[in-house]
Amino acid sequence: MKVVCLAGGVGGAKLAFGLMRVLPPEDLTVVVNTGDDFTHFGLRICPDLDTVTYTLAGLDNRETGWGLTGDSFTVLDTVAKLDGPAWFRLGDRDIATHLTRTGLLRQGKRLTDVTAHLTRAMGAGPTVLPMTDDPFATHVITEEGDLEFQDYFVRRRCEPRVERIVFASAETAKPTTEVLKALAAADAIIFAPSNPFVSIEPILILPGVRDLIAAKPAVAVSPIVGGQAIKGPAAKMLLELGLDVSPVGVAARYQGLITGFVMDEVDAALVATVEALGLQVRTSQSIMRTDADRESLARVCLDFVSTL
Ligand code: FO1
Repeated sequence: MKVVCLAGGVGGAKLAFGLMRVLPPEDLTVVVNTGDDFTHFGLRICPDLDTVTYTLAGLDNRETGWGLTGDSFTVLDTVAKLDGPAWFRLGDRDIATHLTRTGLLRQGKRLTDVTAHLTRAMGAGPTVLPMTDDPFATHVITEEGDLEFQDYFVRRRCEPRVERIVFASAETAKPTTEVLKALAAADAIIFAPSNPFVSIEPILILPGVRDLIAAKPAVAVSPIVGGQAIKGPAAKMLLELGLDVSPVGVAARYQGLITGFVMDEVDAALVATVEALGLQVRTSQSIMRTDADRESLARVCLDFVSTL
């Protein structure tokens, strides 16, 4: 079964890892959000692509969920001593990724080809695709004004109240041909338990993507469990945007695109409400603490989607 997994950062990477353990590498393509990408110290940084690649290659830092395991921070600590900007914690070995990527992009290579180069070099098996090669930047409009995504997420620790989310250059960004081909060839689409607003929505608004997904069996996994986000600001965003802070709010967001919804068994009382949205529902233990959890959730998704 050919599967496309739509993913953002840590939650997306963990489910992609589980899927990798179950599917042959040629059957799995992970399409990754690039709305969080930014340029820092002149380096092009693609946090979600790197989180997915490091995780698939087994190089990920299990404590933070981002960055490389065992990395050191000599460069950044020295930047701090020089009164430079040290709020975004780039590890020494992580910086090698950004140097290599930036160099290849400056030679005129597409982000898709640069990502293929990096995933091959790191030994990540499945295909990892950036959603677009075009400029695209998520901005969070907050009570403090317009913040670039990493400014909101890391520097301001998601504290300012969110009013709206906007995507700069979204009118001109196109999905790559690789993304469109993978979606067209897929037997199933899986939406990872990533933030629906800032990780999955950027992929969905690219022209042509929604129509390709709506024509396929597709399941989404809720990133909200027991009224809280597994990681990151998804619950806070739902609340501040006036939406339901529950799997129901997430499922409603994907209505018309997915046929199945996977939510944690602690939310079993909400199954009928999600079914009333016209979706089939499976409940499962969905918090991925161990490799076995990742694999087991992947199996639940694959088994479910094959019945749709
Ligand atoms: N997240 C943080 O909360 N603090 C950091 O200092 C930080 C550094 C960082 C460096 C490289 C990288 O690839 C990711 C990094 N992240 C950091 C994670 C990242 O900001 C977010 O996880 C994603 O953008 C949200 O999906």
